[in-house]
Amino acid sequence: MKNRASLSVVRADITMLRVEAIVNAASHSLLGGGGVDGAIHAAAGPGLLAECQRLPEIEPGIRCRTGEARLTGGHLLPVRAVIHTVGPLWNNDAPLECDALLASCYRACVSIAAMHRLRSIAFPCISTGLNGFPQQRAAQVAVTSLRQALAASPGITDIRFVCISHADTVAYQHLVRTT
Ligand code: AR6
Repeated sequence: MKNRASLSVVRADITMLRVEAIVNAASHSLLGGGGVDGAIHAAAGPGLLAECQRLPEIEPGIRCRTGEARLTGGHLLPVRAVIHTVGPLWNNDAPLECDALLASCYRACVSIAAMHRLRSIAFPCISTGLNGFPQQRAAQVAVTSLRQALAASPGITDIRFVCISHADTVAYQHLVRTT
C-alpha cells in the first residue's frame, strides 16, 4: 500500500503545534520529567498528569516500556491526543539494539495513531536529549522507520519533525529529501 504522507521539518516548540497528535519523549512512569516531557506536561496542565496516573502500571512504576507507546488526550494543548513513547538510553556498547528500540518507538506511535484515526503527528527528536542518542544517527532511524511504518498506514497524511536546534533541523531536512 502506498502512503503519500508529507514529511516536513519545523523548528519550533512542539507544544505550540496545531496537529492532531504530538509525541512525547516520556519516562517509563509517564509521570513527567525534563526536556520535551516537562514542556508538554507544563503546557497540557494537571489533567494530563492525572490521566497518565490512571493508565495501568505494567510493573510498579512502569506504565510504558522502552519502544512502546501510550495515548492520552491533549488537555490544554491545541491537539486531540498526546502519544507518549519511551525512547532508549544511548549505550555505546549496544548501538544496534538502541537503533532497534528507537525504530520501535516510531512504529508504535504510528500504529497507535492509526488505531485512533489521527492523521497528523508531530514528533520531537526522541532520545537525543537527556537519553544521549547521537543526533544524526537518531534522525536517520526516525526517517527510515517512519517511512516504513507509514507504508502500512495510509490514513496518516502529515508528519512533522519538530527540532529545537539548527543542527537537527538541517539534518532532518537533508534526510527527508534523500531517504
Ligand atoms: N519542543 C520540541 N523539542 C524539544 C522541546 C520542545 N518544547 N524541549 C526539548 N526538545 P529530551 P529524551 C528536544 O531530553 O532524550 C525526560 O526527563 C530536545 O532538544 O526531552 O528522549 C523524560 O521524562 C531533544 O532534541 O528527551 C525521559 O525520562 C529532544 O527534544 C527522558 O527525559 C528530546 O530530548 C527522555 O529523554
